[in-house]
Amino acid sequence: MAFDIPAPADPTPPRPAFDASSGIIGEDAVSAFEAVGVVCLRQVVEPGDLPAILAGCEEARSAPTSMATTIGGDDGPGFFFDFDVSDRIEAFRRLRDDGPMPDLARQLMRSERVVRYFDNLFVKDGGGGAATPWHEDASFQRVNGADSINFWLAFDDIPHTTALQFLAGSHRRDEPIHLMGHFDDSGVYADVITRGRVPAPPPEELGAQFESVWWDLQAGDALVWRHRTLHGAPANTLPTPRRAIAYIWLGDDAFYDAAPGRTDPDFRDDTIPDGALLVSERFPLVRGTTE
Ligand SMILES: O=C(O)CCC(=O)C(=O)O
Repeated sequence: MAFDIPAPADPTPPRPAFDASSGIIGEDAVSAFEAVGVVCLRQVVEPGDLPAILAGCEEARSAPTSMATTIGGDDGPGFFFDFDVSDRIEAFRRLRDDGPMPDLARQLMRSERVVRYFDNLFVKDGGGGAATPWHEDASFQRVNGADSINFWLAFDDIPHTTALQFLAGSHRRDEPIHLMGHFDDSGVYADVITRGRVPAPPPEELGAQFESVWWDLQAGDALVWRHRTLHGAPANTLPTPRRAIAYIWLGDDAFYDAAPGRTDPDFRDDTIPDGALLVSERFPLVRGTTE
């Protein structure tokens, strides 16, 4: 493994979390999201929905698509991820279409419009394996503008030792978006979108500029962050799996970047003109209008 992210030494989360079990959050949660670039929302997933979702994780892993990757996994713990699982597995479709996420996303972005971009399932086997490298989601998205958020839902309890970590306030950097490195460090992103992208500085340099924040999670909790918020995670050192899904939602300030080059997978739709609102049949509007 070419990199590691140490677990935080102090188990006390440095920021409060907010209850979202009613499907409504307050101004305190929205303000925290705006200031820090990430917020923890408790109980976004109904506990009764978890068994079907966990079965969905098994189903996704047993039938990976051509977009799937597994890092490691041959004779050790694997880090599996695949995309758009909600298009083919009912438990994820219900979570996406029938749950509170679009309305919470609308509140967090203070947006009229909410557009569905894609989803990304993550399963880290227990027992170590791959860390998640520091990155910003903007580096592999075709979105110009501030309104792209990652709604990451935990399906297992996740203590601070294996939790995602975020660099607080990094979403407000003026510098251009970093070039993407692949999660498996194999360099398969040789031809990633390069318009406006710059090489990332070493992680230590970024870590010295921003406070690192994290939360310990219970199954059903969410972390929500902006696409420029830098984040990464240690390997899963628990004996049990760490399963989660990220749903990406766009708001009013999200415009299509049709630049040459690709990411993996490349969520493009060139029926949308470069610089136009990122809305189409492929990336549907789920709240608001395009007027
Ligand atoms: O679950 C993980 O470790 C990776 C999540 C992540 O970095 C992302 O969704 O951008």
